[in-house]
Amino acid sequence: MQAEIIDVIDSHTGGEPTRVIVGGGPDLGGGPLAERVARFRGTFDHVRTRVMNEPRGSEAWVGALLVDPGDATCDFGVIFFNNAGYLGMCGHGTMGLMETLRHQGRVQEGSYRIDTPVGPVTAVLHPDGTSSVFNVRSYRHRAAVEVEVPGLGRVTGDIAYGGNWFFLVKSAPPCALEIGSEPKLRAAALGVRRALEGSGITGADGALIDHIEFFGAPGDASNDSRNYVLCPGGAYDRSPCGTGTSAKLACLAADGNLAPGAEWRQESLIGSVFSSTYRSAPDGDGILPEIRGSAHISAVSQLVFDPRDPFLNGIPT
Ligand code: PYC
Repeated sequence: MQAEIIDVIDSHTGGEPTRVIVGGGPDLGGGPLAERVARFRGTFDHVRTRVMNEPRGSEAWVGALLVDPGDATCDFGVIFFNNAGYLGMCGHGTMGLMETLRHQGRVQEGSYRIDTPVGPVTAVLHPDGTSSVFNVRSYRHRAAVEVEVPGLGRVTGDIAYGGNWFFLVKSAPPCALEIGSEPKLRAAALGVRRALEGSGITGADGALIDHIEFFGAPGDASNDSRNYVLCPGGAYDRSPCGTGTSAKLACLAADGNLAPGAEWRQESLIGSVFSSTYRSAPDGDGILPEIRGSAHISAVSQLVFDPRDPFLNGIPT
């Protein structure tokens, strides 16, 4: 039997990798992207695990399937996923997607509408090589929620939406936000996530809170904050996390701690930075964030799937 091939273009945004499937991906048909995600999950989930899991991927990766948009006002559509499942939106991944499309000669400087399962976003490629993502409406759902976490005690945080669901821990982090402390931060964040789930604490409409954020002082004084972001599959976001920064802006706005139009510079665990700002949503319900950063192409490859390969569909996680 012949090996199957999937064409991918890899990039990283502030150190966080994105792998865009540009050929050989599943045909999900037409219709709203939320329906196409259900088709992806139901019929083609093995494609996700093939591309994301070891030995071809790793838990750090976010994958993106480029599709035709469901919304006629959009130029492109995208479905993001990782080693654990599917994402509503992905900020660093949208920057990676735009750099991929630029590499392919399909876009140039300017503004593009991108359809996602949680609604259209706008991506702008700037002359200096950076890109902005004008994200979906983001909002704080609940403030100062307390949860008892084994080993950590009582932890307080806000629940906010930025295209994915986040618990933004307000209590002091368990240790300094430094790369050397990543295993300790990961264990603590996993504990918070388990405790939230165990206590039945969710986002709106019972949505699972699958991203946890700790905050601390920035390493570079020209930034406002450093974060540690636990992603659904257990990896930390090497970038400051576009949807996580959107959730952070929503909380800052709700507390009156950042005015519309003011800049917030969010630094990641490894020191990469997103510059961000927001406008109030038209109905005053939440905010419309802009997140700006830069992505770089790292590989243009063909993934090969030999039917005799025992790990054809990736190592199960
Ligand atoms: O940048 O929005 C983001 C993101 C979500 C998960 C990993 N990165």
